[in-house]
Amino acid sequence: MAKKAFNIDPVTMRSMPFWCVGNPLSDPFGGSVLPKIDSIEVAKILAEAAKEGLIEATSFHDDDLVPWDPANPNDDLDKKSATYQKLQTIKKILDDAGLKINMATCSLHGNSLFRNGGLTNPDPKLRALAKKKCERNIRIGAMFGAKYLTYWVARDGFEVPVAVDWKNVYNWLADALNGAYDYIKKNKFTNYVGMTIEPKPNEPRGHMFLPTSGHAVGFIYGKLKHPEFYGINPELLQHESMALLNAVHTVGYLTSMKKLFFLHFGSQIKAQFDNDFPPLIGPEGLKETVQMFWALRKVGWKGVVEFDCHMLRADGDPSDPIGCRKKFVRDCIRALSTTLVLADRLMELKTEGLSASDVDLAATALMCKLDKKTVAEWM
Ligand code: XUL
Ligand code: MN
Repeated sequence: MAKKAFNIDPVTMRSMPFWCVGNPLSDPFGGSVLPKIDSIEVAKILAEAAKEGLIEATSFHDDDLVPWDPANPNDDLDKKSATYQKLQTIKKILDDAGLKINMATCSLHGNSLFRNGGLTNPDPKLRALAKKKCERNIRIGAMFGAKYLTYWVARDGFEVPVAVDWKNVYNWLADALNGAYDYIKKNKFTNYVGMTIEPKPNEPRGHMFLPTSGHAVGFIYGKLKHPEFYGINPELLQHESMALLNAVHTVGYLTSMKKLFFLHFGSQIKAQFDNDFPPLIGPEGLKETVQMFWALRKVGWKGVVEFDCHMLRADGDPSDPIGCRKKFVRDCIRALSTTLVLADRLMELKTEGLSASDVDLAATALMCKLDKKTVAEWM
């Protein structure tokens, strides 16, 4: 069993998803650095991390666990199928380690059938196929007791604005997300406490249909039948930083709207492609990351922090593909703990009567444990 519940404000559970650990580290300029490992191997790495008291939860795409065959969309329902048996094997490994499932999300980005979109594909047959795949993923999530069902925008986006059916595209998306709610209720899948939308401005498409948290919250209230069931899992720093937005602002807005359901966590160079660096790794974002956790504590939010990142390609060690993956998990945990310590120091910050610049310098001094005297000696 996992040693104990992690409960250092504002984090109730630390979640490490399958796809982050399994990632073989390819990029558009080169193939994989690491061999791809089977989902059972990934489950074992996660189970070991749980037993060491490093993580309490995990998450997955359907495709991270078992392959999908469009000609056999209900294979999970057949207890004799290879799909069902493998899912049960993985579930036992996770259960024995006491790992909870934070979310299940349907991969609509990997298979080239969905190259022009999944739930918003202009071809009604492909939209129907995407929906079928989502339903299978909902069933797999129910088998594992996932807390949330997540919709990441994936390839629902465009490169050519004049090729988009603007009259219908958001209705198609609403139909699919309302349909997922109906499917959960019809099947009495009580494991799901809610659904989340994960916005992203671009990549893999030139533009995505729900590029920011603000777009996604508007969509929930404007288009969905049960807005209370849906929230956001922003990916911070990465996804909002890609659009030059600020993470402290995003969590401030989402918590005030009561729509911050959980967090995807990693690091990012502003305005670049999706770096997915581990938290605190890379040249930017220390202040922003720490201040984001300070803000979450200030508003009293508590919830799951889920890593969504991969090890640096330079850190991949093909001679030790399991060992470097285990180290990656530990690095992420160390980065989160470092952030929590620094955010805790900021809790003493006083703002009254100070200029904005004074507050910012005082915050940096607190975070770095600098005393006024030392700083004055260097003036
Ligand atoms: C991609 C991303 C996804 C989602 C889950 O940028 O963040 O991995 O979190 O599909
Ligand atoms: Mn993510």
